Amino acid sequence: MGDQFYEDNGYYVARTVLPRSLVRTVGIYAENTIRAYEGKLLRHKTGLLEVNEFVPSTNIVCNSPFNPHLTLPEELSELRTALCDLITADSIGQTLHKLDGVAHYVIAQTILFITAQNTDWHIDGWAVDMDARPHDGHTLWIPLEDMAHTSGIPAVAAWPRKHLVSEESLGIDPTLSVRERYDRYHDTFNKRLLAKSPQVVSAVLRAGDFMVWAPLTPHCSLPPLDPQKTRLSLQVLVRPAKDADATRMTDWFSFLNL
Ligand SMILES: O=C(O)CCC(=O)C(=O)O
Ligand SMILES: [Fe+2]
Repeated sequence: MGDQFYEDNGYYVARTVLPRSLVRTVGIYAENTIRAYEGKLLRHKTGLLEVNEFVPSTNIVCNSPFNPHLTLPEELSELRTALCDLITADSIGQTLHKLDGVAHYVIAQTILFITAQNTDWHIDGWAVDMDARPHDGHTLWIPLEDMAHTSGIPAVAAWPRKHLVSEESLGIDPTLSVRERYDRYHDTFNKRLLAKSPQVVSAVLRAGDFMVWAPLTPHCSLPPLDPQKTRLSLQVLVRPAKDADATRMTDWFSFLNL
């Protein structure tokens, strides 16, 4: 049981799943709380504990907190709880269930983005597996404020959900480091993808909506019109629970123990 559009295209736009005012409140609270925090937090880009960095001449934090659902410190426990409540909402579980029929999911990774990311074309499967392989997870991209086409939102190229382009088929040397394999994979893969002049799909997203894409679905970030604005959003990587080492949070969701 599953959703044929998602199987064929590798993405789905979920509308009005979360309460709009709650999402916006959490977004504002997250921004204010992180901005005011003077200690170190785990950051996505470096994987290190670092203090806030700001977009030049603004007070907008640009180094995204990594796995905030687990790593925000005790002083920020209210924010941690608010984020946990949001990403484990039953309505998200029900939406994913309609896509793939799975009964329980593990949340493997989260990122709190405060600014636009300007990410080049890539697939997210690497973020958990450290290689290109088929698996049945999902990326959830949850705006915490209303987004327009000018906000620097993600865009996908439609891609059959289970369509793997293997490292082997791209001639990637398996003895290289993960970082080198990742870079070489995407250098080659992206050239092939763009040579086909793909249609690029994005969506205006309001607080309460979110976008889902599969681990093998190529996507990028569209450039923001004004990089000195916030683009508050959460990215959540989930997988069917199976036998992962995880802590049960709700009927629908567990957190992978990191
Ligand atoms: O937030 C975005 O613009 C895209 C980020 C993304 O795709 C990623 O971090 O994997
Ligand atoms: Fe991504």
